[in-house]
Amino acid sequence: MTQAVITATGLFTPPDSIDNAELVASFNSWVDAENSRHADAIMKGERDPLAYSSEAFIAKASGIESRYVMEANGILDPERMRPRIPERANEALSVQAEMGVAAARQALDNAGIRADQLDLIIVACSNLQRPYPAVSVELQAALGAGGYAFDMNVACSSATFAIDMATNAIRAGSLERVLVVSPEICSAHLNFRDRDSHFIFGDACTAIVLEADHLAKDREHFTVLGTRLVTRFSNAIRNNFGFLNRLADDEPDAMDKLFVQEGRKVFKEVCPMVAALILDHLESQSLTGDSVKKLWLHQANRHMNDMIAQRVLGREASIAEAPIILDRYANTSSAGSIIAFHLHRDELQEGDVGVVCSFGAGYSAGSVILRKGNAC
Ligand code: CO8
Repeated sequence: MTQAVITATGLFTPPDSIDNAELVASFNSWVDAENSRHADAIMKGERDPLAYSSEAFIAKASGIESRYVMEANGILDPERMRPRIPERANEALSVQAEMGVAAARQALDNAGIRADQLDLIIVACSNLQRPYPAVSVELQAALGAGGYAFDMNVACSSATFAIDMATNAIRAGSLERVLVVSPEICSAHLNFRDRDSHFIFGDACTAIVLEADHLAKDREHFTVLGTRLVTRFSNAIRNNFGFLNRLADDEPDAMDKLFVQEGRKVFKEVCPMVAALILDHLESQSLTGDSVKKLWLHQANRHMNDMIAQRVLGREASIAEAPIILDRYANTSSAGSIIAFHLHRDELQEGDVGVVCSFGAGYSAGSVILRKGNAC
């Protein structure tokens, strides 16, 4: 049977970055301004003063130290607190396609193939900058790629769900080369005035090349042993932005159209769901936690990853076994587990097994079991 193999990845990291100290300083000066604006109401007890954010809390609760963003000045300006990303003319390359071109070119170069050899491009991410024309089709044109392209969204699990689709198409023989691209601009949908979540996201774009194994015999590759996906409806992570917003008669609440979550609930509900997914998936491949050399997990929260890795391996995982990139990238949604794979796959020996696993809104989770080299 034809197997699907990953032959290369690419990563675009935005040029701007914001560390916790800078982010907290901006947030706290906005808090000062708001509290003095409402000083009377606060004095009369009609309103609670807003509380400061803290670097120590962020690092302890999440493990995040810094994040890359498409534009930092607008976010750090206490009078604005959102990135400055101007609209572009229809003739210009869109922001997400531009990020995609950078990551895709790197992945294609690393794979040693040309764009015109691709059969399919999937742009898979949490937030698409427009409904149509599809960003993937724009990317296809910008790269000079062949075949066809489409966009898809399963929030943080978008990339693993796209890997599943690519794997199935390659195994079925209908496609031979697929590119999965995840341009995540999380800073555009983050409420930087929300103390509970202003620190959790960053921006990045990843690209993955999947090919039929017979095309990759002489090149380094990771065989996809299997994919497994799960979804379970939850309102605990939500974004109400959409094309129906403008139809409401009452004044829409702009803040309700940004990312919101019940972080604790997500933590409690998602960790067991993901650990069970990976363990069941391993068992279906006659593997156990002991067989796993690397867990390239979704990068939302350091403690979530520690807990999931511990359940899968049956013991505490070392940082080499479950690499962390969220300390410097924060949560880059669907790009996170792929960044971990991109930056931490070289240590694997031929025959070693690793798992890429994403999890997030929906809820959704995707597990991809990989073996370095051939299937067996
Ligand atoms: N500074 C100081 N103190 C704070 C801050 C802050 N910034 N924020 C909260 N606190 C305080 C609270 O007020 C509370 O105080 P008290 O105990 O006195 O009431 C205390 O800290 C504890 O608050 P929490 O219970 O909220 O804190 P947690 O320990 O739960 O940590 C986290 C919060 C870090 C958010 C944690 O819950 C977490 O990481 N949960 C999992 C989140 C997660 O994985 N979400 C996935 C969402 S991503 C996704 O699916 C994709 C969406 C698509 C991308 C969209 C782009 C924007």
